[in-house]
Amino acid sequence: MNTQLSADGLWHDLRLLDMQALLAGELRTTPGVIAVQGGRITYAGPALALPEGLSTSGPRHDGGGALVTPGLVDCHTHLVYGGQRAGEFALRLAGASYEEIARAGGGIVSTVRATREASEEALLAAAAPRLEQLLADGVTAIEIKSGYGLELAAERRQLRVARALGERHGVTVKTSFLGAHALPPEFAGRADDYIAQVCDHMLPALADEGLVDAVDAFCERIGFTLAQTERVFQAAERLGLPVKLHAEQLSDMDGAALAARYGALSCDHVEHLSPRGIAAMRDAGSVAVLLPGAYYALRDTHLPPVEALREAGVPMAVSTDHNPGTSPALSLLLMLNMACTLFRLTVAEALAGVTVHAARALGLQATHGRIATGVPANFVLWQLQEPAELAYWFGQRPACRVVRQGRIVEGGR
Ligand code: DI6
Ligand code: FE
Repeated sequence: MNTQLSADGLWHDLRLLDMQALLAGELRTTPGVIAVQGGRITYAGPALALPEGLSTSGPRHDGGGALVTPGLVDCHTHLVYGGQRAGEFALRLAGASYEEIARAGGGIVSTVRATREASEEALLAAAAPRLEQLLADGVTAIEIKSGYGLELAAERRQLRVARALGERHGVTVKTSFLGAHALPPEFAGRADDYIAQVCDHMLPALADEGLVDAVDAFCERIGFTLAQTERVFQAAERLGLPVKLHAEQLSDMDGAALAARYGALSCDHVEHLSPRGIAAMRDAGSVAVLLPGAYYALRDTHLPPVEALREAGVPMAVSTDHNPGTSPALSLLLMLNMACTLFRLTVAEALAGVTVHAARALGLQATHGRIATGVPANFVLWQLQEPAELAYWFGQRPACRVVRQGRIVEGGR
């Protein structure tokens, strides 16, 4: 991180993204100011309505007319792992499918081998520069999953590194335990035994250590069955932990409907989501997390049912799904662009998808993804004329100043 300057004081000459209008599908900004005290926002709105006490106290920060949005939220990542899988990228280009590679002992399991071999220090050293890339795009809260250890000690290392990243970089980190990501080789042919291990040993131990904020699973032909997924959810429920699911990415397993029954925070990927799954998610208030990076990198052609989700009023979030296999993406703004170009989200929908809805997918809706009185100061000043530019440019890093957890960070990192 470049600086540790407090953001307390009055931020003036800003153009605030109107989040109310955004949720109604409109891109609008209003001139305004933000007051910060003790790392929290005490006022955001027109300068004329600023309560008197706030206008005189503390330092002044000149926004220079910058566009201001809430800090972005990357609500689905697998940021901590060993190695990389460029070789598989080449295999896929030569015609092998993701599922074929996985069944041949590559895929997730190859990253498991590299992660198990890595020390906590090595995992941290590998993940930190990746996190810095995401932060440079204005990310102020991020979810990080385990799932490349698939044994207690290695899963613990991943989650401890996720927590350490949050502390070192001053960024809100939510962890998800993804022990049910793939079957580790030592359990070949004994998936039910592995799930018992996940539910009865790994999850309770890691939750007891305070390392688990939510529980995730990979319900898929190359992952775990619906029945096995439900056992994981039951274990989460026993511990009072919220659930989420990698659902219907490669096929329709009816996972979303199951997750919704357990009040899932989100169902993620959802390319093959059925009308039944959509209805269940709507009723449960689960967020659909769209992951265009994985869709793109796998050269998928089966689009998620965006129009049906929109019609049903299911909130849609957008995230990087950063992982070494299917989405080596390190820019949430690029995902914003792809959500529009590939999935046909409107810019307003995509922007809501990396702010309010992404925060909700992490259970952070009260504190993140918006700029309001009382919430921790997380907002981004962008060197841009209009909000649509956030989705329009790609490969640019237009965040000029980020306020993250009440601290000013130049250039985002
Ligand atoms: N879905 C994903 O997008 C990642 N995991 C999952 O269940 C991919 C993980 C990998 O290929 O390493
Ligand atoms: Fe994922």
